[in-house]
Amino acid sequence: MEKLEKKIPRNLNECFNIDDIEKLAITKLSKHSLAYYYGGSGDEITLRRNRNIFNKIKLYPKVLVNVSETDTSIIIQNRKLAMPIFFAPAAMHRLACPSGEKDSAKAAFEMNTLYCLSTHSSCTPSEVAAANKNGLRWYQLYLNKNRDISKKVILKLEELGYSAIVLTVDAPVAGYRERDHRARIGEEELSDSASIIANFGFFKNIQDSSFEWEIIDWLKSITKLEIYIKGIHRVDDALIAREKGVKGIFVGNHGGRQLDTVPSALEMLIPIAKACKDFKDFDIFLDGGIRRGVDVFKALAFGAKAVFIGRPLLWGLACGGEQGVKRVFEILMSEFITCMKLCGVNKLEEINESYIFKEKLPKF
Ligand code: FNR
Ligand code: LAC
Repeated sequence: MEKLEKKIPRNLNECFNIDDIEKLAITKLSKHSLAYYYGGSGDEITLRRNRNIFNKIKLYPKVLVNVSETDTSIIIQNRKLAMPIFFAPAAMHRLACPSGEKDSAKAAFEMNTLYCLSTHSSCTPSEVAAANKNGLRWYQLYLNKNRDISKKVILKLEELGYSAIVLTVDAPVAGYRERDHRARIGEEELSDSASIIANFGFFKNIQDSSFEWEIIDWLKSITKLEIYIKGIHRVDDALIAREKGVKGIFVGNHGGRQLDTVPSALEMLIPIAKACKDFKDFDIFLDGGIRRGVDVFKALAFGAKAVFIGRPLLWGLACGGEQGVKRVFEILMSEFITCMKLCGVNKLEEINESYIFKEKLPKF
């Protein structure tokens, strides 16, 4: 049945879903970059689980609802954004294309969605701010052992119009990622491999792995920017985060790159969203495994306010810089709108667990 087989797309016009874009990106990236972007930790059980869980959840649509006008807009920090699909912080976009974060930040502005820049970016926060114009942009923070350096960075970010700090807490050390080692077997260090090695060097030598919850007080003492915590797995930690007065949390496992065999992002979201459902003004985001519009819908149905995507935007960058990233968001957006309409939903606020089928098959 060769006619029915999916071919590797030759260009963006032949990409109709994120899987196509991933396939095309694999043909474009160097083996070191691909290993770094693609990889998870250990046996990549969590990496696969993040993705597979979405396929197990069944949607349960309502019919005969007027869905002629679907609104996907969402308000974050008093800004109206086009969709609840945002840019997760990911290191070193220049491994994917020469303009790196400048291209992805421009795409985020053009798509009117939220951009989160990584501490390990390959373009400076100033370059990114210029490319992102008056878009909504956040900064993901890995804390330096020398807190004065982090403080300087944060003060500069305020000047540059970044409006929140996202403190990543699931990476006091880098996860055990074998693909990066395997990609380097028997080779001299190449330039892209060297920047990846430098990245791991930061984890080992520069990043502070000693701080605890008091870090939130410190951050609040030096900045008025809103603070989010990224990498919350457990209900008890979610509750402490709320107690500490952060604006919200990212529930996720760093895209399966840190501790292998933890639950998928969606599995962790369910109890956390339940425990936090009465907290007004406490945002819960999900990141990890989103590859389809139906995945976005399912995350929102289980209580996420919005989702962040990591690898898909890197695949887009590798396939076509800014245009490639836009294509990723156009595809996800269009799939998401179709899903909303077919579920009988017009607004994000209407998405809830009643659109998830929960019955078990009776025993025959
Ligand atoms: C990441 N992620 C990440 N997170 C973070 O807080 N700081 C960072 O610098 C990075 N860097 C990074 C690099 C690469 C190559 C990847 C793939 C991921 C994690 C990222 O923000 C997000 O949590 C995951 O990517 C979400 O999973 P998906 O969407 O890739 O399945
Ligand atoms: C990573 C880091 C940089 O996942 O967060 O590679």
